[in-house]
Amino acid sequence: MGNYKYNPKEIEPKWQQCWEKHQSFKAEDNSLKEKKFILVEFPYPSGAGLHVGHVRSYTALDVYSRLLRLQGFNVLYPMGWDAFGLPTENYAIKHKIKPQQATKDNIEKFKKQLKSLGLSYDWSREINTTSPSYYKWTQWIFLQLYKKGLAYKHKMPINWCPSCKTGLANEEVIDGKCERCGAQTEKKEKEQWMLKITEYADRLIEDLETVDFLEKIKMQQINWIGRSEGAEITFNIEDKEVKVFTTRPDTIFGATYLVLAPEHELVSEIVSKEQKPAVEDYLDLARKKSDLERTQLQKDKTGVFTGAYAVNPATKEKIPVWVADYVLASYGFGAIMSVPAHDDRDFDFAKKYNLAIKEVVKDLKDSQKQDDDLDSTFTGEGEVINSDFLTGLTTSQAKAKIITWLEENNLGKKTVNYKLRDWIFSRQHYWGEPIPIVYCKKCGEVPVPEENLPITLPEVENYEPTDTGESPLAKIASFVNTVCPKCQGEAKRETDTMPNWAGSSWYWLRYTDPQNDRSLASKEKMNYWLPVDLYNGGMEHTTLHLLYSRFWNKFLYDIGIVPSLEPYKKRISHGMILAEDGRKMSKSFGNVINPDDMVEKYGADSLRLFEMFVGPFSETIPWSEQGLSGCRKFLDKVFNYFYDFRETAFSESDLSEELLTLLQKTVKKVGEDIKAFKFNTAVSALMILFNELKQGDNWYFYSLKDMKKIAIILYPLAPHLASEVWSFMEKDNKLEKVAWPQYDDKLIAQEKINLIVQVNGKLRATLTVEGDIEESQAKQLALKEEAVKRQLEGKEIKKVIFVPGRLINFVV
Ligand code: ANZ
Ligand code: ZN
Repeated sequence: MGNYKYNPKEIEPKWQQCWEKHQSFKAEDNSLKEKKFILVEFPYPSGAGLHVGHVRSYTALDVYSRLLRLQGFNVLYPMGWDAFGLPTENYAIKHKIKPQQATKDNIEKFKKQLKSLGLSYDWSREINTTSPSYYKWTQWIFLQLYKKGLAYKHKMPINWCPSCKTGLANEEVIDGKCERCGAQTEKKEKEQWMLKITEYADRLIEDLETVDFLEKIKMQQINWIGRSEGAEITFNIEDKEVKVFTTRPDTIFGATYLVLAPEHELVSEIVSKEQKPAVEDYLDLARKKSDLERTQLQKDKTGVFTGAYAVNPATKEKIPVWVADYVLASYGFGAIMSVPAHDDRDFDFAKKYNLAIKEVVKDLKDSQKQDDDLDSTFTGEGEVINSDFLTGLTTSQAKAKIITWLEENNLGKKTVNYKLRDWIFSRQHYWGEPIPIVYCKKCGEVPVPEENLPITLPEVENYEPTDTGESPLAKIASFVNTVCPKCQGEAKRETDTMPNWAGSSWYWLRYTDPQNDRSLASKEKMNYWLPVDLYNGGMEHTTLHLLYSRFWNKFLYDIGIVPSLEPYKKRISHGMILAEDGRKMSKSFGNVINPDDMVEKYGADSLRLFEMFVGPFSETIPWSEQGLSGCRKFLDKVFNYFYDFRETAFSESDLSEELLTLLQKTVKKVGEDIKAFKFNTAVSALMILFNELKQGDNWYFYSLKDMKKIAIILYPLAPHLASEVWSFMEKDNKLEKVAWPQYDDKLIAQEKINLIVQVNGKLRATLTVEGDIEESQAKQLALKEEAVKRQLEGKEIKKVIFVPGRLINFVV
């Protein structure tokens, strides 16, 4: 390049200060413009600082927001801090500082980093889940859930991390290990606060139809909720009853044995004397396995006979009762009727232990199969056989009939089962929202009156975990001891705190009215801003945060607080940025890229441009410093172009029609691509434009009016540089306030292209035609070509493939 006129270190802070001074990105609460609420998942301000992965999604939504503002929308693009959580607590314990201080330091660092990237947040709406004025409302929502019976206490075996000394939700246990620290988890009985998310299970599925989420996000949520329609059926074992859940009640005549989960309470009651030692050994073994080890399909199934028999209520035959750990205690009733002919797991088990296999469903599509062929299972739907009054019916008819029969004979009924469990809402941490409940000797469990909120965390020097598994708060007498709100007698506070998913379950609402101290946000502001128009976040949050926040929103809707049934209209997800070596960026690999270093070396606009250019937004992409350096070179070139234009006193070059058209096309493409989240192709369109504008050492310059258009379309992607070159050409209007340029449709349409004509994929002619030529017209012209005529003579055209603007192919 040789001439370094572009100096991002100088111009970037300059424009950032200018935007801040003029509050350029402040969203208006009442505006005649149409609103757009653009949301990106707010970060956990960790000690490590910002990651280049953050930069990707934040920049993408920034580019989008900047475009929308120029297109006349009133845009709310806010930022805040999801700052409760275990890493801060552990860090604070280790370094003997208060989590409050650690959080403050981390936020400062993050904020400085975000500002250095020129992200157009409305900072006047910054929120922080750990500030009492915020978590007052998190506690308030808990109280509303409590009043409606949706928050309740329950003694249950919880996943316990012996290293973090805390209870974990199922979703925080990965392969039997603690998600945070990797230690092997254990089971522990404990009274826990639970939230009844299962009451919303059906609506969380059904209402997905009303929103525009990526299809894979919808599927993941539906599978996670795991709704199964079926029946519960009662079997008798002597004088005892056992219930099973089945999705295939139509196969009941093929149920040849029963299986109880090792934890099932009946096991010890029904086991025979002879089988007792074997069963006890087996139970010992099962206790040591995780759910995952027990259910993985390919795993060898094990089990043991209890010595007891049950009666199949349909066949009236006696069938053996087994214990096996492929049946989970936590699903359905922890017991199943086994139909080995039509269920793969039951089939494997029956083969292994020589249990009876009886076919009761015929595969109508497989006429080859013999009725007595018992080498494989048929798990599909078909026609019922060998089943008394069900014989001859289809699977769905048989389901309906057997359910009616079960109900009439008091042997069972239709039910729905969910994989989704209620949400374990207790944590034994210090650094979380205190649960606003007190325990009084006389009155029992008493909710804290709303006017006493927030219940704030005591700031203390020492809050190391207790050995008893209680929260560190349990050791702080000034926090624990209180008076009962009902009788004024002695009482003790709940010392469990909320999980770190609590604050993020309603945070977008707070952005609409962040300083309100009388409600979580005013009706009026929520009515104006909600729902969120576009929400971007990680795929890994699909079944946790995204589901939890939809649940809270629905609850708040039901009690008349929020105006929309769903919180987010549209949900998209960014791909990850891997390290240059293709691995995940990680401290332990030493391959982490720090965005600060990149801003320092190349400038924020180059980093922004690179992260938009690097690949399709939703795809996982490896980092490339060479790519970043290339983007810097491109911006050098862009800067010099405008610089030279000013030097020549804005004199326009003699321009070809192609160049005039190219500008129109670029304006169109950049706007449309950003709208469609195709940032990479928007950047490449700009690069193509600048390639064409340089001939040898000479630049082609457009008219001043058109040069301004170029600055405007650069602005969303490289806002500092665009503002700087804009200031060369225009002193009165600020770039962030101008209108997005129009393009000339006619110029684009009139452009001629070369259309390729193929017969069976082979090139036979090229036509010079209008760029927007349609299929019928292209076909007509192509069929007039001699070379094409020759190839088609006497043959029948089977298919015509037309790619607009590129080719037409005749398949014969
Ligand atoms: C008899 C049967 C016959 C079944 C057949 C399937 C096919 P989903 O769809 O996941 O809900 N089941 C029930 N409770 C279980 C438990 N606690 N642990 C392991 N398996 C359990 O699965 C429901 C089916 O899984 C039920 O339907 C039951 O097996 C099994 F041809 O009952 B089925
Ligand atoms: Zn009391």
